[in-house]
This record gives sequence, C-alpha cells and structure tokens, in this order.
Amino acid sequence: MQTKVAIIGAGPAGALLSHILDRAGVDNIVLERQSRSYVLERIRAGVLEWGTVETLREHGLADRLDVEGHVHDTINIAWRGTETLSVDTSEKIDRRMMAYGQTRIQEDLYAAADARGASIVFEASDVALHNVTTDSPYVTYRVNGTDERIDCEFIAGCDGFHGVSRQAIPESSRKEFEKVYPFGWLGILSETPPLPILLYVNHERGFGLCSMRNPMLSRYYVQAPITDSVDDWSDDRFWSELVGRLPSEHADQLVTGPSIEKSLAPLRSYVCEPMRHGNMFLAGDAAHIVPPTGAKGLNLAVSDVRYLSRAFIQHYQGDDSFLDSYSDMALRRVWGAVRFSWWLTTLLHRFPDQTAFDQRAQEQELSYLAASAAAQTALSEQYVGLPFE
Ligand code: RFL
Ligand code: PHB
Repeated sequence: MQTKVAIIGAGPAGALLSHILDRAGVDNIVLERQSRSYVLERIRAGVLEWGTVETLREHGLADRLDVEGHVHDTINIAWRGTETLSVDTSEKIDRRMMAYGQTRIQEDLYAAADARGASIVFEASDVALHNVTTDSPYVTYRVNGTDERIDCEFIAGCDGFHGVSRQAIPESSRKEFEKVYPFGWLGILSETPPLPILLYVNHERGFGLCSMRNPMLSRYYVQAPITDSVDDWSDDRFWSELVGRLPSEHADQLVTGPSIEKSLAPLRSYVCEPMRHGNMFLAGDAAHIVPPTGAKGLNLAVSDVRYLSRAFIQHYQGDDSFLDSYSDMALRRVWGAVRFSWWLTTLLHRFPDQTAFDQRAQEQELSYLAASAAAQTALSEQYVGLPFE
C-alpha cells in the first residue's frame, strides 16, 4: 500500500491526526495494535482544556461534547481535612474547562472515521518502522496472519508510551528526562451522582480526587502504594479512605455505591527530545508522559496533533517551516505542562519519606494560594491551558 502519512496508533492522538489530515485531503493510513473495542473501553482522562474543546469544534468533532460536556469554572483544593480553596478561572483569566471523558472523545473520533470511510487497521501486530531518515520510509506489520507493507512520505508515531515509534530514534540522537513517583492512583467509576465540583485533596493520609463523567457517573481517585493490587481495595475500603480525606462539607455530600470499574495507575513524568527523527514525528504519550494530577496528558496529545497536522498540511502546500519547527514548538508547550503537573503532584501527594515539616510546608503553600490573587491567576492560566503558538 502507499500513502502520504502512515500513523501508528489510533488513540486520541492518532485518530485526531487522521481526521484532520483527511479533511485537508492529505492521504493517511492508521495502524492500531489493539481491537477497536479494546481502545473504546479504556477509561482514562476526564478534563479538557478550552483549547482542546476549540480544536475539536474547529474540526467538526464537538456535536456531542457541546450537549453532554459539563463546563467547570472552578478548581477546588481541600487540605487538612478542613480547608477548601476554590479558584474561579473565569473570573481570574476568563477561561474555563470541560468535563468530558476520553472514552467519549474516542467514540466520537471513531464515529467520524466511519462516516468518512477512514483507513484504520485494527489488530495490526509487529509494526516496524524502516528508513525513517530517508525520503522513502515504510512501515511493515502483520494482520490476519498476512505480512503487509505501507510505503509513505512521513510516519507519525502516535503509539503511546509503550509504542515502538520512539525506538526508531537511535539512543545517541535522543535525550530522555524521567521522574517516577513512589505511588499510584487507584481510580473507580461509580453510577452515582458526582459532587458538583472537581475537587483535589491534600491530606496526611494521601491525595484524593473527586471528578465526574456525567450526572449519574462519578470518577474518584485515592493515592495508593503502587505495590498494591486492585484486589486489596474493596469498595468499602475505597470509600472510607476517600471520605476520611475530605472536609466534612464535601464528605456529607458524597453519594457512595458499587464501583463499576477499578484500576491502579502509576505516576510518571517523562519527555523524549527531540520529537522528530528524519521523516518520523512523535505526538502525544509516545513522546511524553505527565502524572494525571494536572489533567494534561490528553490535552498535550491534542496540542501536538494541532501543530503536527498544520505542519503536514503546510508541507503539501509547499511550506516546510512548521515541519522544521515542530519539535521545538511542541516541546515548549510540553515542558510547560510537565513542569505544572510535577508541581501540582508534589504539592498534593504524600511522599513516603514525608516529614511533619514537609506536610506543613505543603499546607502553607495551599494557604498562600488561598490568600493570593496572583498565585490563583498563575494556577488558573496553567490549569486551563497555555495558549497555542
Ligand atoms: P494512547 O491513548 O496511549 O494511544 C496510543 C495508541 O497506540 C496503540 N499502540 C500501537 N499501535 C500499533 N503498534 C504498536 N506497536 C502500538 N503500541 C501502542 C495503543 O494501543 C493505543 O491505542 O496515546 P495518545 O493517543 O497519545 O493519548 C494520550 C492520552 O491517552 C493520555 O495522555 C491521557 O489519557 C492521560 N490522562 C489524562 N489526560 C488529560 O488530559 N486529562 C485527564 O484528566 C487525564 N486523566 C489520564 C488521566 C491517564 C490516566 N491513566 C490511566 C494513565 C487519568 C488516568 C488514570
Ligand atoms: C478524571 O476525571 O479522570 C480526572 C480529572 C482530573 C485529573 C485527572 C483525572 O487531574
């Protein structure tokens, strides 16, 4: 087969890139290792920056989001089991966020792919990249027991943190930056009405988060040792830990019920530089990972794709300037989000060697945030999302 852009991975990054390129008439084929239903069932992100919402709208992907998405204009943080800070981002910087699950975005992207008859090959195994530093790269893979080959002009590596694309950059040409946090997030979904606000919690017993998907679907997390397994966490244990970390005004409002999904996610910060090698370009989790505390991972995948799709489209109109600046431009925004996610993670979690001094220092930073309009503005502009270039 022959195409202009071979896209590896049909998660949010790969599926959105394919959508934007197809709309601009740039031929592409997407290869996805998993089945379609497996990708659709993964429970992940929930909070969209406004720039993400606008990007989806610009590309005709927001019909359901505009009906079902829940607009947030506050970031709420509780600490010491008593205090709660509420920062109104619309008042501070006149911008908001949207609660809309990644599962829904993935469904919307696949529905749009079906509607335009996009080429997505699911269950493609043994994907391998070849000749990426030449003008004639190609990708090989296996599907239904048959070996296949796609000749292309560019390869977009959108295959997530555990994908193969990043490995196409020789170690001598890539620099990796990594921080692994000594805890995880145990998350549950429950068919109960959520708290009316998105609430982050710092507590001596560890971090907590109350979030939502829709009026009858709640998403909650508690910090847990990464060595735990989900079987160590009965629903009763989960709810009593979460309630024990909340101030009573929120604990009293919490509606508990059986979990319908439970998972434990590790927390990591990681960046690979550069995000280009020859004619292979990385986007999304393939190039960088942030801990979920800042709600940035999916949003970064969308901003990378915004830049990369523009670069490919301009290339086919005879201008390579965005292709040449893609890696530097994407990394500027990535590092902004990586630093913010690291800061919020450090501020809100309990570290294994944390002393009473460290706990008080965290609480003091939260008190300062509660008292300082300047600090609240800085939090708002980073949480809501830095502007695109
Ligand atoms: P994905 O979603 O991992 O998709 C990559 C796709 O590539 C496929 N693949 C391959 N295909 C072919 N050949 C190979 N060799 C392949 N290897 C892999 C995979 O099957 C997959 O389908 O990466 P992408 O598209 O870059 O999207 C990134 C986001 O999924 C991720 O950053 C977010 O989910 C992170 N995240 C959050 N982000 C936010 O912006 N806001 C949030 O509120 C938020 N909350 C979260 C999160 C991630 C979490 N977990 C579980 C890690 C909450 C959690 C708990
Ligand atoms: C979620 O709703 O899953 C969620 C919300 C905020 C975060 C991370 C995850 O920071």
